[in-house]
Amino acid sequence: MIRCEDFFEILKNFDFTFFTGIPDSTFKDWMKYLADNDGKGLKNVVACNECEAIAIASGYHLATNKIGIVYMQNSGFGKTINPITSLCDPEVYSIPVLLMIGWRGEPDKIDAPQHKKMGEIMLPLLDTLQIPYTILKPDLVLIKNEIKKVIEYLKKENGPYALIFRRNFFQFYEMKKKSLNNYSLTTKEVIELIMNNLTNDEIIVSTTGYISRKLFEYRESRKKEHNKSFYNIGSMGCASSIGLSIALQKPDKRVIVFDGDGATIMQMGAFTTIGKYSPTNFVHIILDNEVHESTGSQPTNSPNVKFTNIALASNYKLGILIESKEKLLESLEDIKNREGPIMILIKTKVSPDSDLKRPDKLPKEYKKEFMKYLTDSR
Ligand SMILES: Cc1ncc(C[n+]2csc(CCOP(=O)(O)OP(=O)(O)O)c2C)c(N)n1
Repeated sequence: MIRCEDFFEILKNFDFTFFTGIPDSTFKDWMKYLADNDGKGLKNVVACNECEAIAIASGYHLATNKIGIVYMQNSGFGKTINPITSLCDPEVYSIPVLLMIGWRGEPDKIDAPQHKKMGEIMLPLLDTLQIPYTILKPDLVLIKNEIKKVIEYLKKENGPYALIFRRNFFQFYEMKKKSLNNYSLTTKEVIELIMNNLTNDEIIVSTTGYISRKLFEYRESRKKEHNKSFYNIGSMGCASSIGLSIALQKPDKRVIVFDGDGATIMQMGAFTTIGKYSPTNFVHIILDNEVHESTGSQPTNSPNVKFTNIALASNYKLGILIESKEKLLESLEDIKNREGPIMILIKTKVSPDSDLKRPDKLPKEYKKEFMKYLTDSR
């Protein structure tokens, strides 16, 4: 395995000091290294989604004539296709950019089901997009030679190039900059408090990563059926839009969305659709720990964002900011007779738990049970 310090040293020698993207657990230690060393010989711009990250690296190139690096999980690679083909492509603006892609769902390796398809098609997709790539091996001499060739390519062809990373490429890196977040509630506690205070008749849509897994564990540990939950384990940022649409189709059911701050930011335009169609039965709960906890607790941009203000300005009917258990319990009572769309923003402390269970059946089996419940309870 490679030390993050050594990898950066090689990149720096080729004048790669600008990074942007969305974290991936495949290289979570590298992401921690970037967050720790931001402003100390490198710049790490935390993006809202991978599409934006390509645009940020492009702007960096336009302004400096240098080449930026965009890191992402391969699930986010799909989001970059538009700016890659219409901005960076050698036949459009011809902007060089180096992609660092974490390979989830690699064929014949065990991984979660939402990664299977992209894991299989990633290399053919790169071929289709005419993006050359290297699957990087954890060997410093090979890496040095490879990066030398890559920089020559980037300077000659002025387009994208991809480096592919498998798991266990980087050594463990201990993050020095700990999260400043001092909130009292954990995500697990919040999920329990909310679930215990619902009527058990609500439809729950939950977001990608630990939040869905924590909700799944809650239901499992209490032997509750899963058919009122849609665990949106992939398509990060889409939980609120799925919930919106269900709420519009099922006006007699309350729909509760459990979102993360990273996921909310990734698709924040959804606020405007929720505001426009304004279902009264829609409750948007954001569990805001200010980090991407599921991929190693790298910071998001949430500390600067007043989600409830944006929600109200987008036509939500109520926005509540919660930092304590007492206020949460009070608000859960208060919203019982209030009309939505409602946003409840709950500040939570970072409390990663990588031993969490994952939904153990195939996503389409859960979907079937969920749809049956929605049909039967008409
Ligand atoms: C498009 C896309 N990019 C990146 C990922 C990898 N990923 C999975 S969960 C997650 C973090 C989600 O952060 P947040 O919504 O704040 O929830 P938390 O993990 O803190 O509970 C990331 C980056 C993904 N699944 N999809």
